[in-house]
Amino acid sequence: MSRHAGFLAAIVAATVIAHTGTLGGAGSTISGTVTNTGQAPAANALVYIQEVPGTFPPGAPVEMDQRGMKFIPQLLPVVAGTTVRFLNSDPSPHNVFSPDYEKYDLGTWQQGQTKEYTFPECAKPPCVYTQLCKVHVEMDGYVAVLQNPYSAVTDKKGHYEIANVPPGSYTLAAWYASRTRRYKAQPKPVRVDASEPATVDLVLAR
Ligand SMILES: [Cu+2]
Repeated sequence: MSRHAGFLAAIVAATVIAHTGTLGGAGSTISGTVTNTGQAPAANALVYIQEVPGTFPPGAPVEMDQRGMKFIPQLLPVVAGTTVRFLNSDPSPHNVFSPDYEKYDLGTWQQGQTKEYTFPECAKPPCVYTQLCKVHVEMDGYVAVLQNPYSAVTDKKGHYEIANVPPGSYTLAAWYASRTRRYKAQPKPVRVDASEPATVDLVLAR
Protein backbone atom coordinates (compact mmCIF):
# COMPACT_ATOMS: atom_id res chain seq x y z
CA MET A 1 0.00 0.00 0.00
CA SER A 2 1.36 3.45 -0.89
CA ARG A 3 1.80 6.06 1.80
CA HIS A 4 -1.05 8.05 0.33
CA ALA A 5 -3.46 5.10 0.39
CA GLY A 6 -2.43 4.30 3.96
CA PHE A 7 -3.21 7.85 5.02
CA LEU A 8 -6.65 7.65 3.40
CA ALA A 9 -7.33 4.33 5.12
CA ALA A 10 -6.48 5.95 8.45
CA ILE A 11 -8.98 8.75 7.78
CA VAL A 12 -11.69 6.22 6.89
CA ALA A 13 -10.98 4.22 10.05
CA ALA A 14 -11.16 7.35 12.20
CA THR A 15 -14.47 8.32 10.59
CA VAL A 16 -15.93 4.88 11.26
CA ILE A 17 -14.88 5.07 14.91
CA ALA A 18 -16.37 8.55 15.27
CA HIS A 19 -19.64 7.35 13.76
CA THR A 20 -20.05 4.23 15.87
CA GLY A 21 -19.18 6.36 18.89
CA THR A 22 -22.62 7.93 18.74
CA LEU A 23 -24.56 4.77 17.94
CA GLY A 24 -22.86 2.12 20.00
CA GLY A 25 -19.43 1.05 21.03
CA ALA A 26 -18.08 4.15 22.78
CA GLY A 27 -21.15 4.67 24.93
CA SER A 28 -21.70 3.44 28.43
CA THR A 29 -24.18 1.30 30.31
CA ILE A 30 -27.02 2.29 32.61
CA SER A 31 -28.24 -0.50 34.85
CA GLY A 32 -30.17 -0.97 38.07
CA THR A 33 -33.23 -2.47 39.67
CA VAL A 34 -36.89 -1.53 39.53
CA THR A 35 -39.13 -2.18 42.51
CA ASN A 36 -42.82 -1.60 42.95
CA THR A 37 -43.47 0.82 45.84
CA GLY A 38 -40.65 -0.78 47.79
CA GLN A 39 -42.07 -4.28 47.48
CA ALA A 40 -40.92 -7.15 45.33
CA PRO A 41 -38.75 -6.43 42.29
CA ALA A 42 -40.83 -5.45 39.29
CA ALA A 43 -40.31 -7.89 36.44
CA ASN A 44 -41.34 -6.89 32.94
CA ALA A 45 -41.14 -3.14 33.56
CA LEU A 46 -40.04 -0.74 30.83
CA VAL A 47 -37.05 1.48 31.61
CA TYR A 48 -36.25 4.18 29.07
CA ILE A 49 -34.45 7.46 28.50
CA GLN A 50 -37.14 10.07 27.98
CA GLU A 51 -35.32 12.01 25.29
CA VAL A 52 -31.95 11.75 23.59
CA PRO A 53 -30.91 14.65 21.32
CA GLY A 54 -31.27 13.87 17.62
CA THR A 55 -33.69 11.78 15.63
CA PHE A 56 -33.62 8.01 15.53
CA PRO A 57 -34.65 5.95 12.51
CA PRO A 58 -37.13 3.10 12.98
CA GLY A 59 -35.56 -0.20 14.00
CA ALA A 60 -35.76 -3.33 11.83
CA PRO A 61 -39.14 -5.10 12.04
CA VAL A 62 -39.58 -6.97 15.30
CA GLU A 63 -41.85 -9.84 16.24
CA MET A 64 -44.47 -10.19 18.91
CA ASP A 65 -45.58 -13.81 19.11
CA GLN A 66 -48.87 -15.22 20.34
CA ARG A 67 -47.81 -18.51 21.90
CA GLY A 68 -49.36 -20.57 24.68
CA MET A 69 -52.15 -17.97 24.94
CA LYS A 70 -49.66 -15.20 25.72
CA PHE A 71 -48.15 -12.26 23.91
CA ILE A 72 -44.38 -12.88 23.84
CA PRO A 73 -42.64 -10.64 24.66
CA GLN A 74 -45.46 -9.22 26.70
CA LEU A 75 -43.87 -5.76 26.60
CA LEU A 76 -42.06 -4.60 23.48
CA PRO A 77 -40.36 -1.18 23.26
CA VAL A 78 -39.88 0.20 19.73
CA VAL A 79 -38.73 3.46 18.16
CA ALA A 80 -41.48 5.36 16.33
CA GLY A 81 -41.87 4.15 12.74
CA THR A 82 -40.96 0.54 13.55
CA THR A 83 -43.04 -2.31 12.15
CA VAL A 84 -44.15 -5.07 14.52
CA ARG A 85 -44.95 -8.50 13.06
CA PHE A 86 -47.64 -10.27 15.05
CA LEU A 87 -47.23 -14.02 14.69
CA ASN A 88 -49.69 -16.69 15.74
CA SER A 89 -47.83 -19.79 16.97
CA ASP A 90 -50.87 -21.45 18.56
CA PRO A 91 -53.25 -24.03 17.04
CA SER A 92 -56.08 -21.66 17.99
CA PRO A 93 -56.84 -18.60 15.89
CA HIS A 94 -55.81 -15.30 17.48
CA ASN A 95 -56.86 -11.71 16.91
CA VAL A 96 -54.90 -8.53 17.58
CA PHE A 97 -56.49 -5.19 18.27
CA SER A 98 -55.59 -2.08 20.23
CA PRO A 99 -58.01 0.41 21.78
CA ASP A 100 -55.25 3.03 22.17
CA TYR A 101 -54.35 6.16 20.15
CA GLU A 102 -55.44 5.72 16.49
CA LYS A 103 -56.83 2.25 17.38
CA TYR A 104 -56.60 -0.75 15.07
CA ASP A 105 -57.97 -4.22 14.57
CA LEU A 106 -55.70 -6.42 12.47
CA GLY A 107 -58.26 -9.23 12.21
CA THR A 108 -58.05 -12.87 13.23
CA TRP A 109 -55.58 -15.33 11.75
CA GLN A 110 -54.30 -18.89 11.95
CA GLN A 111 -51.21 -20.63 13.24
CA GLY A 112 -48.03 -19.75 11.36
CA GLN A 113 -49.44 -16.57 9.87
CA THR A 114 -48.40 -12.99 10.64
CA LYS A 115 -49.89 -9.52 10.32
CA GLU A 116 -47.90 -6.32 10.54
CA TYR A 117 -48.49 -2.93 12.04
CA THR A 118 -46.23 0.12 11.75
CA PHE A 119 -46.34 2.38 14.78
CA PRO A 120 -46.42 6.11 13.96
CA GLU A 121 -44.72 9.04 15.65
CA CYS A 122 -45.57 9.47 19.31
CA ALA A 123 -46.27 13.00 20.54
CA LYS A 124 -45.50 12.27 24.19
CA PRO A 125 -43.47 9.09 24.71
CA PRO A 126 -44.05 6.48 25.85
CA CYS A 127 -47.10 5.84 23.66
CA VAL A 128 -48.17 2.49 25.02
CA TYR A 129 -50.53 0.47 22.83
CA THR A 130 -52.32 -2.32 24.68
CA GLN A 131 -52.54 -5.46 22.52
CA LEU A 132 -55.68 -7.51 23.02
CA CYS A 133 -57.24 -10.59 21.43
CA LYS A 134 -60.99 -10.80 20.84
CA VAL A 135 -60.83 -14.61 20.89
CA HIS A 136 -59.11 -14.80 24.29
CA VAL A 137 -60.04 -11.89 26.53
CA GLU A 138 -57.42 -12.86 29.13
CA MET A 139 -54.54 -12.08 26.76
CA ASP A 140 -52.73 -8.74 27.03
CA GLY A 141 -49.52 -7.36 25.55
CA TYR A 142 -47.98 -3.91 25.26
CA VAL A 143 -46.06 -2.10 22.53
CA ALA A 144 -44.35 1.05 23.85
CA VAL A 145 -43.40 3.61 21.18
CA LEU A 146 -40.36 5.64 22.23
CA GLN A 147 -38.26 8.51 20.88
CA ASN A 148 -34.97 6.58 20.99
CA PRO A 149 -33.67 3.00 21.17
CA TYR A 150 -32.16 3.34 24.67
CA SER A 151 -34.58 1.23 26.66
CA ALA A 152 -34.81 -2.14 28.38
CA VAL A 153 -37.34 -4.48 29.98
CA THR A 154 -36.58 -5.75 33.48
CA ASP A 155 -35.88 -9.43 34.11
CA LYS A 156 -37.45 -11.62 36.83
CA LYS A 157 -35.35 -9.94 39.51
CA GLY A 158 -36.27 -6.44 38.36
CA HIS A 159 -32.83 -5.85 36.82
CA TYR A 160 -32.36 -3.89 33.63
CA GLU A 161 -29.40 -2.86 31.53
CA ILE A 162 -29.31 -0.30 28.74
CA ALA A 163 -26.08 -0.63 26.75
CA ASN A 164 -24.12 1.73 24.50
CA VAL A 165 -25.77 4.92 25.70
CA PRO A 166 -23.98 7.94 24.23
CA PRO A 167 -22.43 10.22 26.88
CA GLY A 168 -24.76 12.95 28.09
CA SER A 169 -27.25 13.99 30.76
CA TYR A 170 -30.65 12.35 30.56
CA THR A 171 -33.83 11.61 32.43
CA LEU A 172 -34.54 7.94 33.09
CA ALA A 173 -38.13 6.80 33.53
CA ALA A 174 -39.99 3.53 34.11
CA TRP A 175 -43.43 2.23 33.19
CA TYR A 176 -45.27 -0.93 34.14
CA ALA A 177 -48.71 -2.37 33.53
CA SER A 178 -50.65 -5.08 35.25
CA ARG A 179 -53.92 -6.12 33.66
CA THR A 180 -55.86 -3.57 35.68
CA ARG A 181 -53.40 -0.84 36.62
CA ARG A 182 -50.56 1.19 35.21
CA TYR A 183 -47.59 2.35 37.22
CA LYS A 184 -44.87 4.93 36.70
CA ALA A 185 -41.65 5.67 38.50
CA GLN A 186 -40.59 9.14 39.53
CA PRO A 187 -38.06 9.90 36.73
CA LYS A 188 -34.45 10.30 37.79
CA PRO A 189 -31.57 12.24 36.24
CA VAL A 190 -28.62 10.23 35.01
CA ARG A 191 -25.27 11.40 33.73
CA VAL A 192 -23.63 9.01 31.31
CA ASP A 193 -19.87 9.21 31.09
CA ALA A 194 -18.08 7.10 28.47
CA SER A 195 -15.57 5.87 31.04
CA GLU A 196 -17.92 4.61 33.73
CA PRO A 197 -21.22 2.71 33.88
CA ALA A 198 -24.12 4.39 35.71
CA THR A 199 -26.45 2.76 38.23
CA VAL A 200 -30.01 3.99 38.72
CA ASP A 201 -32.71 2.26 40.77
CA LEU A 202 -36.33 3.22 40.18
CA VAL A 203 -39.46 2.77 42.26
CA LEU A 204 -42.84 2.31 40.61
CA ALA A 205 -45.96 3.78 42.15
CA ARG A 206 -49.55 4.12 41.06
CU1 LIG B 1 -56.09 -15.13 21.16
